[in-house]
Amino acid sequence: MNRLANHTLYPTWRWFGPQDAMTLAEIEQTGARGIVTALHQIPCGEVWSVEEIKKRQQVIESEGFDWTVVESVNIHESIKLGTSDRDKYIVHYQQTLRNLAERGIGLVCYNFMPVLDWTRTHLAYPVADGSSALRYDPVALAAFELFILKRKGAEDQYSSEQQSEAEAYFTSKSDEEKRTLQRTILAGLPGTDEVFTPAQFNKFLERYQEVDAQQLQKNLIYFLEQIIPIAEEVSIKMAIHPDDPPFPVLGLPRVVSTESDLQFIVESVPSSSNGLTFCTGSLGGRKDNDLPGMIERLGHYIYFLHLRNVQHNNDGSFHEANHLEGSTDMGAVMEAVIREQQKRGAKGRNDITIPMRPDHGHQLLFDADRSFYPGYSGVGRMRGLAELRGLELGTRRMIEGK
Ligand code: CS2
Ligand code: MN
Repeated sequence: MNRLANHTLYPTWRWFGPQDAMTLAEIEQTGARGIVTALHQIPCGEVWSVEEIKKRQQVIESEGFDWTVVESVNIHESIKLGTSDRDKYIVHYQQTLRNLAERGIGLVCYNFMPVLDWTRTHLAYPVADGSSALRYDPVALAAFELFILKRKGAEDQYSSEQQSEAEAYFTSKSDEEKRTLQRTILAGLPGTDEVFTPAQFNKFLERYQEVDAQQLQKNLIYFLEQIIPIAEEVSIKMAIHPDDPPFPVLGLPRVVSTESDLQFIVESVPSSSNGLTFCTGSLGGRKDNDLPGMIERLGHYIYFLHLRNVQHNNDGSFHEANHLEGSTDMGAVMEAVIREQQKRGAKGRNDITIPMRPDHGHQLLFDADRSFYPGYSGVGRMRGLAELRGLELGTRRMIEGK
């Protein structure tokens, strides 16, 4: 079932499958209409069979939703590293796309971050209203890599002043706090409970020693050159998700962080199947990313929106702010999105409606009663979705003069 036609920004909700702390029937009450999910049980790199896709799709559709976006078909490390077995994994990826298309699924989100998905140093940072948020503190990150992980070469990346600041931070923390920091940074992908050990993690990092940003970018383009023609053939749109945070961490290269990165990606393999997930929370982690301007210039390629906010603090850290607060002007973002939709209308494009989801949310009210994945609270995200839909309605009326 597709209820897309009744919306201009199509409200969606990330659901992690049957093990999610919320049921689909509950999600119906949030105002979301489309489901964003993945087959998290299938190991990265393996083909998603038509049967497995169909089974999940039937569960979603039996509750009146549609499976709007696949987030994510994750990319095997061999592809990011560019090792000799990458072609095998690319063939698997192509097959997964064909199988998704066979079930009528047309939008796939993915990222190209080495080893980890998003990285935070705190998962329950208390904010003023009594709720808690995710936070990234570069001093805590430095303390982790210098004194817990003891990453080879980490010292070279910090001035002696930064190193002593990190050391002071480290020594001020209890053993329990140090363990929490380690667990927070080494948590695996969203939708899994896997946590790496420092030894495993160092091994992963070492494999990237020969892969600098230029090489990683080449590996991404190599991947796209094999994937995009297939996606086009089967009418799937690929939407790359930006790095989070959008700068190098733990010595790992980053290639999906800035406007010029995004532009390079879409222009290197030109196709209507090669597009973007515009995540304001991830891109907003850099103060020099002009988000409304990026939407104005790259809007053409945006197939999926993740809306959330980030508050930059004076100490160089940032935390995830309420959706309409924080350092990103969400009103200006919304205005830019609606203007992009108007451009699409004028061009006669058939994708004026853009799926949107409130990316993360604070943990608030009764959220602690259930075990949600970090960032993926129930009430917190629902607050975000409600605020964003209200902002959308008001902004649309203002722009369209109704
Ligand atoms: C998500 C990402 O939580 C988030 O910020 O948007 O984890 C996202 O799912 C992946 O990076 C996309 O592959
Ligand atoms: Mn996102």
